[in-house]
Amino acid sequence: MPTVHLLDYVAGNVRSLVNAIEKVGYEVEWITSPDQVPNAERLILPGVGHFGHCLSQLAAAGYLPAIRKHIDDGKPFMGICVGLQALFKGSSEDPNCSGLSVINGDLDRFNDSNKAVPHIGWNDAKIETAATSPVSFYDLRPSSKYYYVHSFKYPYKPGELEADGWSVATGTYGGETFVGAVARGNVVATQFHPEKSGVAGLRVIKAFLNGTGAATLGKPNTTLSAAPSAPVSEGLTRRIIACLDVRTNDSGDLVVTKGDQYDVREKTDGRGVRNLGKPVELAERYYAQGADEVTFLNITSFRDCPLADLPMLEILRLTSKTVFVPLTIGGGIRDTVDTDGTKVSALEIAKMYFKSGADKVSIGSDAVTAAEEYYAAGKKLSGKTAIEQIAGAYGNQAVVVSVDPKRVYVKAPADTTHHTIKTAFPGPAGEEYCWYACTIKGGRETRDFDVVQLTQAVEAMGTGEILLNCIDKDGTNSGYDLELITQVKSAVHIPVIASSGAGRPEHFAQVFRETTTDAALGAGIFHRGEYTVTEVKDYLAGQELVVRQFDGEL
Ligand code: 1PR
Repeated sequence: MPTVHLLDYVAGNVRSLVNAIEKVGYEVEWITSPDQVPNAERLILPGVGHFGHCLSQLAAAGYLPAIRKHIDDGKPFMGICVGLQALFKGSSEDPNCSGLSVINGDLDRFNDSNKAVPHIGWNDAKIETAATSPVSFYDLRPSSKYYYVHSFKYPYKPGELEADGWSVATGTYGGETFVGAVARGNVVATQFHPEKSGVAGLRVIKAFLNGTGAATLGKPNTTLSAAPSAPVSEGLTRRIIACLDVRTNDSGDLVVTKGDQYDVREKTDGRGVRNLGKPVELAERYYAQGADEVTFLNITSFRDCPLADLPMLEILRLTSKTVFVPLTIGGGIRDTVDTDGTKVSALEIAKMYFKSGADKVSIGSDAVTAAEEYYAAGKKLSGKTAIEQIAGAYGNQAVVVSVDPKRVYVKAPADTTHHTIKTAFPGPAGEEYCWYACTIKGGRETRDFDVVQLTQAVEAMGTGEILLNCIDKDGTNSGYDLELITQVKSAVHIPVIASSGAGRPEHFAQVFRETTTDAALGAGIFHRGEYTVTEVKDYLAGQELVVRQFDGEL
């Protein structure tokens, strides 16, 4: 098998990149010190997390001159995400740190006054060209969408990079047009993650590895002009996430289950855990149907010792070999003690999950405890929480906080110190107000702590995204709790994933139209086979909501 060299400069979550490279028929060799760089014919620099963190590690280990020489010698080079950012001179994310200066310019942060930041999801890589007919750019296609996750970007100024010989592809988010990919000669770099962009992304990796990308760059693209031009909607798509609640059933097998308001036992005999299928099979099915992300929640992790919970790691390993969209894993991410008495930090647990193929970890109960402590300490960050540790090492985008709220009704806002809303769905005694109480341990324990408090605290700690469940709505098929989503969206600037209650495609359309949610998640609707992800997306497309459509075969 032909090889490609990957730079291993951080304990990064590069498993999915390795899987994508293998999928297109290449083998990875690791570079673990700068003196090995000259051995590389093709070199990939994957970037994880923070610009300053990434560049200072590369600089400290002595990699920068070796990478520059590889590029100057005209050998194939690909940068991904922060690996693209590293080509620039600098970034306002860390003004004290210099990039490779292959491109003369500085990155800055997205403006979050009118949108959620990080920019997470599927967006364009639109080839900017003066030519009237399509040109080639590493098999980027105008009908495809690519998975981005970043807070910093290089703003696109028409003609600027082109004047230095770069070909440029762009995306637009909340009115800001940014560089999505650049290429010149032997160099290509993508702000998006090709290894997480389904078939569309695998094509880009393949075009880099087999050399066709560089050979055809900027040339007329006859394949594209020959293809029928389907109307393409620009911009970030509405993200649809398939969620798999996983637990051990009574025979000891890990199964996908689904509850009604978190009760996962069969209603008929009250004993058996509902078994809706095998986790890896279902994940593959939803990927094939066009799910934009897959989330696994290990829902009884508060009982199990996660380190002994090896099947969950195996599920990730297997899934990440065939599913090329972001994978999130939740359950049991907290400081813990292993069966032999050794202490294991949340960061170490997260690291095992990342190494097995997860792109994000989701924290539930531990986030609530950490947030309560944050307020008790007078809104001071301790630096020791799981969120801060994991976000520090892997970047904010790698940390999701999963919230399990329950409604608490009150007659008037003055009856509680919590953040209330006036609800259109009054309580059992006609109460017109409610607040949302956070729960832990899968809803088994309710805290005197509300969702606004929680989400604002975890945002301050560096969480990248909120997964907003709702116990009252879970499994009801009656639609999302729009009031809850609206309250949380107005409390934070990070993206929010609406969850719980989806029963029909109309519910997805409704949550996107009536709230500013960034993504919508479904579980039972898909597991019970009532609708496929494709049917939901087709419905949304019919409602003129932009979704990522099927990308064909590699
Ligand atoms: O607290 O960090 O160990 O994480 C445990 C995780 O497990 C949390 O993310 C928590 O939400 C989840 N969890 C715990 N118990 C249950 C349960 O159902 N008994 N599942 C549970 C939460 C919520 C979604 C669900 C949506 C959509 N499930 O995953 O899929 O509600 O369902 P629907 O579309 O069918 O309505 P920790």
